[in-house]
Parts: sequence; structure tokens; C-alpha cells
Amino acid sequence: MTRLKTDDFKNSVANLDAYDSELTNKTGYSLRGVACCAEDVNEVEILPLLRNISVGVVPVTSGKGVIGGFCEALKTIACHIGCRAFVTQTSDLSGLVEAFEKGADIILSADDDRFIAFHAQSRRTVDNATATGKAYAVGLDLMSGGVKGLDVLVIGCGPVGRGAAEKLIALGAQVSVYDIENDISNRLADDLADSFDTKVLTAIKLESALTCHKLIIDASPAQNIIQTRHITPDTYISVPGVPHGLSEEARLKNSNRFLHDPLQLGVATMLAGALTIDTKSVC
Ligand code: PYL
Repeated sequence: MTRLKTDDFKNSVANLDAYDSELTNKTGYSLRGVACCAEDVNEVEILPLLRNISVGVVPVTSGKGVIGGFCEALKTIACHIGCRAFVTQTSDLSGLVEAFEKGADIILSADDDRFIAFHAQSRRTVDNATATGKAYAVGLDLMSGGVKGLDVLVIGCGPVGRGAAEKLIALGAQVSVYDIENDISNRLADDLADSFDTKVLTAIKLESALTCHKLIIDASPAQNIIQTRHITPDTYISVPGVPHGLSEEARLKNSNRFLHDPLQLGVATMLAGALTIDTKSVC
């Protein structure tokens, strides 16, 4: 998992209203709306629950330590989708105790390996990687007008790529998976085929896979793997990976059919997922 740097998210999270209007232009939904679609919950019904939720964000100093502004960014995103949120004054276990003492319903916290939301009452836990993959699959579905019955390429077969592939299969897409390590893509394809009783293809060569797919999830940290020659007027690219894999020219050519952010969609989907609700989807 790529470790974020403050500059990766500082400006984007500081302008969530601008971010929301761009996301709405591309998908028809706001950040909260896409998160609700990703979690198959009804946005109208979840709003009062979100407004009644207190999110405690706990800094973690283990390993490579805290990332400047990271916890504040999580708090900003949580507030933007309607929650009350605070960052604890203390970190690690002390921060966890502080969050509970201050009445947090959901804890958000990340070390170097995991980023988790967990609901204090239901004990429901949501992992950022899975939530992010799910959110970007739904974002591609909404942005492109629907992936049902269409070929979608997932680049990167780690936890984010897996989360995206699972949601794409649920949305009715024909999924092909690619990883620089072919045995990893083969293993994911076999797992998904078994779990969902469906056919999942593996792409051996990225160049040919990019040439014959118009719907792409880039869940890899590789840079400049998607070039202008891969972009057509019908190409839609949804990029949960950090950094994104498009060359600058490709990003400009694909700009209004390109979805990417460093934290927002994953965090909003984690919170929507951590709420134990059973309303039906309207997306
Ligand atoms: C959650 C992000 C998404 C991409 N990479 C993941 C990452 O950077 N993980 C490390 C997060 C460390 C946070 C630090 C703090 O500020 O509490 N422990």
C-alpha cells in the first residue's frame, strides 16, 4: 500500500465543495451519494443516521508515524458527508480510550498497514482498501452509464483491486484482472470465479489489455502505465490507486471521464458501510 504524503490530499480535501460538484458532474451523485450507492444504502434514509453519528479519529504513531494533516483530513471528510467528528488529542491506545470517553460511535484509525472504521456498538469493521475498491467500481458504473454486460479491466490485484472486482461482478460486468505478478492475477481470478460462480478473465499483457478495454479500474500504484494511445472517446477510467497511472497527456485527454481522489471516496464509503442499517438501495 502506498503511504500518502500530506501534499497528496491537503488541497483536494480542503475544497470538498468543488470536489463534490466535479464528482456530481461526472457521476450524477455527490460524495455521500456515491458512498451510499457503493454500500447499497438509501441516502435519504441514512442522512439522519449520519447526522446522529460521532466519529472519533485516532492518530497512530507506530511504524512510520503520523502523516501531517491526515487525521484532520478524515475529520473534514466525515463532517462533509454529515457526521459530527473530532480528532483525539492523544494517539494510539490513549486516543482510543479518549474517543470512547468522548462518545465516539465510529472510530477511524490507520497504521502503516491497515485503515479501519469500526462501529463501537455493532462492532462492525470496514477496511479502507475494500471500501475504496467498491466505491471506485460504483463510480465507474455511474460515470460510464453502466457496466452491466460490459468488459471491465481491473489493474492491480491487491485488496483495492479485489474490492473493485467483487463490486463489478455484483454490478454484472465481465471482469478481467491484471497484475504485474501473473500468479497474483490468476489467484484472484480463481478466487472470484469460485466465490461468485462466474467467469473472470486474466490479462497477461497490459498493453493489449489496455488496447481492448474501454472501462478501466486502475488499482495499482504504477505511474504512466496509461498513455494517450489507450484513450478513446468511449474510455472511462476510475483510479483508486495512489498515485494514478495516467500520463499527464492521457489525464488531460480523459479528464471528464476520469475519477480519482486520494482519500474521499474510500473514507465516505467506510462510514456509510460502518453504519448498521438495512435500508434498500435507490441507485
Ligand atoms: C490510508 C491511505 C490510503 C493510501 N495509503 C494509505 C496510507 O497512507 N496509510 C498509512 C496511514 C498512516 C496514518 C498515520 C496517522 O497519521 O495516524 N498512522
